[in-house]
Amino acid sequence: MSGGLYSMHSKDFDKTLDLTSVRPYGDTMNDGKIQLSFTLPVPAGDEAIEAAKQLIKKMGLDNPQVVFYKELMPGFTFFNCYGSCTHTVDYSTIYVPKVESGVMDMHETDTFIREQVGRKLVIVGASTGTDAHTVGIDAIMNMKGYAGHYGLERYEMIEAYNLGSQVPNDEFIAKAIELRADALLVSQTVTQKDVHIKNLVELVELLEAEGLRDKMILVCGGPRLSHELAKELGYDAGFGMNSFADDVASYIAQEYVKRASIK
Ligand code: B12
Repeated sequence: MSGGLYSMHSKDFDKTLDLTSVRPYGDTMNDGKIQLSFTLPVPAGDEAIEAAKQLIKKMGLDNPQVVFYKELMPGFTFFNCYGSCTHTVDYSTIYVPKVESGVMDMHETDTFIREQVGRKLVIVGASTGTDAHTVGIDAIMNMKGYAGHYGLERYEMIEAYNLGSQVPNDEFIAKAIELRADALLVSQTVTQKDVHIKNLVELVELLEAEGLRDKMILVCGGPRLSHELAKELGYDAGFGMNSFADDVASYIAQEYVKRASIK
């Protein structure tokens, strides 16, 4: 076959990767292609499609295309769309704060705690506030663990208490005091209307009011949390998606020893 699209060779495509000016990759380098989906509170039809396209352009995307739309219920239309992003980011200057401790496996952490602390560390965790999601905190704490990483309950040198979900902050603190917790683990999954921020901040304020904030290592985690956000909210560390018990256990063990050596 000759001519048209079929005669194009890969040499015809842009292959230049410039890390100071990165844009999305769809089919070829620098094409900027993005897929997005959203709902507009208008009835389905040509005007709705035009509205979607105008909105996409205002988001900084060229060549807006609506590839699928469906009226979800009268007056609400859902769209799947494509467009080419006109913006770029300078990847070479990006700095993301991260938990600095080295990651040890379960046996290394147990040995570290046995040798450096000499007793079990008590870790109390929960999914707090109104949040009903338990899978995240279970992945970190349950004996069987998650994705091949044993959970904290499996660690010989960790006494782990998983309080489950929808635990109010004041009950969480009461339990932490009763169990003489060395570290608290808070899981937050729902972030609608920033409910996680309010809930996470409330816990810090309650701990401060009780004079407990500096007595415990305070860690939060969840799919939309980061170490940077956690620090901003007054936590010692934060863990996002794809984190495991190894990460948080190593951090707590090393942080505990670091603090004990400063005292
Ligand atoms: C299962 C599920 C549910 C189950 C939960 C069952 C249970 N026992 O947990 C049920 C059906 C109950 C549920 C309910 C709701 N859900 Co839901 N749910 C999900 C779903 C499908 C999977 C979540 C999950 O289990 N992930 C697997 C775990 C292992 O991943 P993870 O939580 O990210 O955890 C990892 C890391 O984040 C981290 N981590 C997590 N916590 C912690 C804590 C610490 C200390 C550390 C170190 C690390 C850590 O480590 C884990 C392992 O790597 C997600 C969509 C999705 N695919 O993610 C929606 C989702 C989370 N749910 C959502 C919503 C909106 C709800 C509801 C509000 C729906 C409703 N309107 O009723 C309710 C919640 C009501 C409430 N009061 O909380 C939204 C949240 C949107 C948002 N950002 O706010 C999602 C994203 C779906 C969506 N796309 O809209 N849900």
